Amino acid sequence: MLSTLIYRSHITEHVQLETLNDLARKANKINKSSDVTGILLFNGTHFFQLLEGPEAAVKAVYSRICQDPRHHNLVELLRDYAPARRFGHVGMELFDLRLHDQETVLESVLEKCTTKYQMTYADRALQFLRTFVEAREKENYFEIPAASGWTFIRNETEQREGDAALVAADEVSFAFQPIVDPFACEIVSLEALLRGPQGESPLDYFARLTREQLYQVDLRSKKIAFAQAKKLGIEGMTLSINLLPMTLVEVPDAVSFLLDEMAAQGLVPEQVMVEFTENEIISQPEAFEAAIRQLKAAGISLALDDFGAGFAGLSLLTRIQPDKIKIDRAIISDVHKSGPKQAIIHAILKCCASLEIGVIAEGIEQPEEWMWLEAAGVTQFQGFLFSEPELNGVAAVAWPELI
Ligand code: FMN
Repeated sequence: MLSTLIYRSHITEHVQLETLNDLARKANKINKSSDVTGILLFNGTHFFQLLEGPEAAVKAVYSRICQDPRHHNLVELLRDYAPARRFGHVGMELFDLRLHDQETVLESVLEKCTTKYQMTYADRALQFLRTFVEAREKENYFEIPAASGWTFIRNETEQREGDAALVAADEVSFAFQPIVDPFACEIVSLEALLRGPQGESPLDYFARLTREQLYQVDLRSKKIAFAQAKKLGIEGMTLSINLLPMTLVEVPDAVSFLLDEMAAQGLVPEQVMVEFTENEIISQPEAFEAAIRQLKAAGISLALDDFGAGFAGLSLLTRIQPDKIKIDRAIISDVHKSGPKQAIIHAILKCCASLEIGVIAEGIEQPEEWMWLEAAGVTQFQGFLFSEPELNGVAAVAWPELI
């Protein structure tokens, strides 16, 4: 199948610009032999390339290009299929934007275009090309330093131990994972993550319960979370707990139970944040909205978990404005390489800034993900890169330091 791939990248510092023609000549030969078309634009700092050809051949060329040390920060903008090549002549063409004005470059690129329809009707690939030539998206090109420039140093003194003896053998327990502000070197919050009596995930454990048991266990388990949090000492931090949205609806006096258990451990409601998952909320939005009014009235704040993974997405924010949202790991993973993920995160950040909603990025595993998100304006992070969940305790946080 004929496929199109578009990416942009940043030229590496030491590359001699005179060698680019040589690069294009060699690539031209390879592309011709593998039936690939490559349109390469260069503006002095960034490359933009459109590759067209049989899917397997485009993938093979692109995977070599990704390994090429002459550029870095590759961001894939589009991967699509087309009925015909936009640029019919197989091989490679290099357009240097420094040598001509925008209009001339655009004209000469479009002159190479060999399908009449794309010239007449809107075509995403050509729109991307035009946007690059006109430098309209430049503010979103983040220069991410190499991951090797950072070291992550665990501060063992921050480790905290709870009390395993608080939990009976047949009871649930909690693993705690920090939410951190790496630039301030600060743990801003701890999330209490439920584990079943045998250490199971909440999903596995909840699957064994009846509907009535489920909501009761979900609510009553928070007694242990609060007691453990007190042992851990969480002054100055918030504690995030997860609740099934329907627990608040189905269990009478659920909010009073939470408030009593907090008070018993010397916690204040303003210190506690309840996280809900968006796809569970939309099944009964009215009942849920009534329940969260009670939470808010008591001073407890609200976070939307796994934001972007469910079905409600941004439209949910027209009905419920939480204090925070946690962007789902599926959007976070490899964000530094993906144009679509970057565009979605920019949109989420813009929307949340207008609504004064705080944003947490969860599931951070790679330094590049963290660096890209910091550059985009995210300041709070959760993930294995910084600290893993630890049963009945808090593991040391690995803080980034420049080498
Ligand atoms: N190589 C190609 O075969 N086709 C291309 O279209 C192509 N475009 C490139 C664009 C840029 C910005 C850069 C930096 C390199 C490009 N290359 C291209 C070169 C490849 O990265 C690689 O050096 C080449 O395919 C030879 O592969 P090899 O070094 O594994 O033999």
